[in-house]
Amino acid sequence: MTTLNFPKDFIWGVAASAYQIEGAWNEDGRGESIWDRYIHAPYHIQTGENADLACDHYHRMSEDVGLIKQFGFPYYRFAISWSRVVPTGEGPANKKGLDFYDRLVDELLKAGVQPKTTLYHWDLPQNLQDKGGWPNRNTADRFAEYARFVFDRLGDRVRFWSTHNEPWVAAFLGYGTGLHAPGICDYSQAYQAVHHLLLAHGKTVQVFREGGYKGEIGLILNLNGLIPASNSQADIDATQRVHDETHALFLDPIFKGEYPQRLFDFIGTHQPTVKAGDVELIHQPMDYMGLNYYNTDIVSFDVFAGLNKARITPYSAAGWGRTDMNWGIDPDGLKRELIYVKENYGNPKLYVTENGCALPDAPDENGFVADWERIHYIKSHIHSLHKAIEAGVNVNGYFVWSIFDNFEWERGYGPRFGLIRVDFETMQRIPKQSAYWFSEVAKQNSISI
Ligand code: GCO
Repeated sequence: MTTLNFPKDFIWGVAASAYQIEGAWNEDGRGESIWDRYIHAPYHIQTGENADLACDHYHRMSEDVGLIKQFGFPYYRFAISWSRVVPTGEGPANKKGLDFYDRLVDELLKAGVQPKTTLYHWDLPQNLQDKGGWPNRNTADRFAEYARFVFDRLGDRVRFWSTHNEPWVAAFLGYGTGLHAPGICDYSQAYQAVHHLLLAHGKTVQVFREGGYKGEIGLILNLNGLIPASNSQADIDATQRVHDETHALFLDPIFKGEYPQRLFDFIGTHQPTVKAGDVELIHQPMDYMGLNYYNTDIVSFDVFAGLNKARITPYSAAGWGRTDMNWGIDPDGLKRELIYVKENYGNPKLYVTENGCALPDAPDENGFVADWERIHYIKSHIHSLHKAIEAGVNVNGYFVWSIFDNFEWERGYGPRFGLIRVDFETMQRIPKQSAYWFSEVAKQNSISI
């Protein structure tokens, strides 16, 4: 057995998002979000479930922080619900909404846990969607206002901030394929949403700097591995298009101050309107980038496959099967993505802000889940991350998705990602084997392989 040690100040943490765990969707002045509207209409969620209660974290916050403390997870990455803080997305802040996050931050710090706070994890206030949503430029300004309320209230204690989580998902699943709220199928809107999400990021970083708030602010991107299905030029070009849409479309404006022209040429009339000065705002320096990595896809050219004419199928490295999401497993893909960002974008400071897997977790009669497969998955990805450090990547932390089993968007409560099982009948939290294992990893700052 070999022990792989991590750098002294390497960060270990667990992650969750607001809509997936909080519940209390209409309490204490919280406004309706696009996910509430979407989910309350039929046939949007595979299982017909909703997130009105989710993990009931809003009412069980102290118990949940107690669990994070018990396991000694040093960092907790959570998201803030915009419509809890600004119910209609515009106008004054809702004191009770801010109070909730204020208490959460206090309880975390009292428990010795560092908060890492995400401002947007996909739950736009419905009122702003009624006015056009992310394709409407006005939304970017409203976002920066909301961010200022949060900085003002929590900025004296929170030192780690993210503007957006996975803007690709918010734009392309929300406005392109319509798989996520608000369920719109229109690639012109999707591309315009991308630009305004990035603009909102830029404006928010500006607010953060001008306000003199302390700590780090950055953006979190989901970067999948991509492999052409064959050596044919058509498959290679299809892979390039998917890569441009998922990687360059976000990384280029942020790190290089330009949008990828090759992609814009291909999508033609779907190109977004970009005003003078916008890209400069997006390009301003941020303190780190968060990278979410789960899997690698095989890409083939197919005229029947959407705007990109690119069909995606899951890839699994030798010896690995598929997860409960029907995603393949490719631990080395994490190292490749980290090295890709290092080599093409000036070796920025990185964190792996999400990684984990949904498995069909079978509980014993006490509800305990001996999830050795999840441990194997997470350990293999941490090993891959370690190889990236050895290759000179400036990666400074790793967060497991997720602390709890939770509401997995269009799939409802089927896929379970948690280190801690949630019995959705009783709301009982039951730590899995992986929670004990990851707790030890964080304590030792190492893994044994
Ligand atoms: C993500 C999401 C999570 C998902 C997870 C699994 O950022 O993609 O943050 O909300 O639940 O990725 O699909």
